[in-house]
Parts: sequence; structure tokens; C-alpha cells
Amino acid sequence: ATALAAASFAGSAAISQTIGFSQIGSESGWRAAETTLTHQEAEARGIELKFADAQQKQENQIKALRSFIAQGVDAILLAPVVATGWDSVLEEAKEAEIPVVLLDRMVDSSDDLYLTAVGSDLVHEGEVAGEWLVGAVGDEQCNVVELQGTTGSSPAIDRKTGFENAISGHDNISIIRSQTGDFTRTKGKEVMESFLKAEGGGENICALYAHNDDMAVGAIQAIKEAGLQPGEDILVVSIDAVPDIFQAMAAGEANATVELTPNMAGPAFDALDAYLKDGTMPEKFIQTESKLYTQDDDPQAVYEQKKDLGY
Ligand code: GYE
Repeated sequence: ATALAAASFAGSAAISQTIGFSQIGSESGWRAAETTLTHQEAEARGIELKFADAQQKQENQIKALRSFIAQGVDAILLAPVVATGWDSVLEEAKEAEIPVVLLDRMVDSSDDLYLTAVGSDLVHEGEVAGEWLVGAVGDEQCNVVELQGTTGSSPAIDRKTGFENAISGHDNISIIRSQTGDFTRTKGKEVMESFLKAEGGGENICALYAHNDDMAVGAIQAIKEAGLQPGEDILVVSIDAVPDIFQAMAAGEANATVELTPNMAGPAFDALDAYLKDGTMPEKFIQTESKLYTQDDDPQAVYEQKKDLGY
């Protein structure tokens, strides 16, 4: 029995997977949580995770992928910072028969260059945010300022499109300023300061739409420093549902957020496991849920639930 156990143990150790993860960086609370949860999921499954932080640079991601390929990893997780420019390196991975799973952002490459993608419907998220605003302002005139995510990233492109879809046909709502805040708190604050200045202090700004909560949190600070009340004088709607935005909602300083799960690795590892075991092909897109939260959803309680979940 001992010999058998040892043999089967050796067998399972031999098939244990080594997976490379090219992460974008740590621009947001959401991303930090995604990184933490990916490590946790890997550990729970006995996967050896090789982690590479690209510091927001696509060239670093391409280098990391080439190094994973050279090391002969079993699979690669890629959270692509921007949408374009991936064809060559994805072809190299395909050539080496190393499956690539995209996490949370999309690429413009042909879909036979990756195994599957785990993420939310990014256009829909923008639509949910925009529909919330349409409902909140009714017939009132509403000038919106928009903080975009990282230029060229699929969430920045799609969340803009989705929001515009939702407000189109509502002539009382218009986006008067729109600029990137790079998904960071610091930039969100800086750019919001410039919006407020350009708009004579901000009295005529009715709402802020931020492509993520971190930029919204930075902007809330700028609004307060300008002597206005975020959440009332300027409505704040954003995306991610990180713990800090629930604190802001509980304080009445933010109004709504669209939830994005930071656990993209769970479904990714499930798909990879099945594929590596017996070639089971996953769906091309594994979609996570998008849920709206407002001040009516007991934000303090949600904060308490979320704060220890990897953020
Ligand atoms: O919403 C944002 C982040 O790629 C969908 O990236 C993701 C976004 C997320 O930094 O906070």
C-alpha cells in the first residue's frame, strides 16, 4: 500500500502544473486583489505560479511571455495592458503549444491565438453605469465629466462605448470633458482637479463617470478640496466595487458602482485543468457577472464583507 501511495504521489507530482502569469501592474485596488487571489487559487490547487509584474508596460509583458515560453511552462495567464500588438508573441506561444488564457482585458488578435478569455462584458458595465445615471437624473440637465482608464486598454474603450450607448437618446445628459486617469487614484485626482478648474470650480458639473473606483476615490478627494459635496453636488458612478468605494458610498460621497469579481483565476485554472488533462476545449469567453450597487444596498455591510477578500 505504501509503495502504491508513493507511486501515485509521484505520479501526481509529475503532472503538477507550472503556469506563468503576466500581470499588468498594481494600478488599482481591484488589480491588487486579482493578483492576491491568483496566488491563493494557485496555491490551493498545487500549481506553481511564475509571476511577472509588467509595471504597466506592454514590452515587459512581451518579455515575460517569451521567458515563460523559453522555460516551457504548461500554460500562460495574460492580463493584457492594451488591446493591440499581441499577434507575434501569441503566435510564438501557439507554436510552442502553450495555451494562453486572457484575464480581465481583451486583445485585438484573432481568437485562435488564445485558448479562452475570462472577463466581464466591459461594454455592458459601461451601459449599467450609464443607465444608473439616466435613472438618477430624470429630465434634469446633466453635464458629465469622464475619467477614462488606460488609453488603448479594452476596458477604457468598451466602458466608454457602453456609457455612451446608455445616454444616447437622452439629450439632457452630455459628456463635457473626458480624459484618461490611467486607472489610478493619483491620476484620477489630478485630472478631476483640472476638470474642476476648467469648469470654473465645477458648479455646472452634474456627474462624474470614472472607468474604475480608484479614479473615483481620487476624484472624490479633489471635489471635496474644491469645496463641493461629492455624491450630492456631483454624482459619482464608477466600476469595480472595491471596498473603498463602499466606504465612500456609506459616507454619501459616491453613488453607484458596477461589480467586477477579482477572482478571474479560478475559472481560468478550471478551464486550463480540463484542457491540459484531456484536451477539453473551453468556451472562447468565460463571462463573469456585472452587478450594480447603490447607496440603497447597505454599503457599510458590503464593505465589511469585502474588506478581507484579497483587496
Ligand atoms: O476595472 C481596473 C483595472 O482590466 C477590467 O483594470 C480591468 C480593469 C479594472 O486596473 O480597476
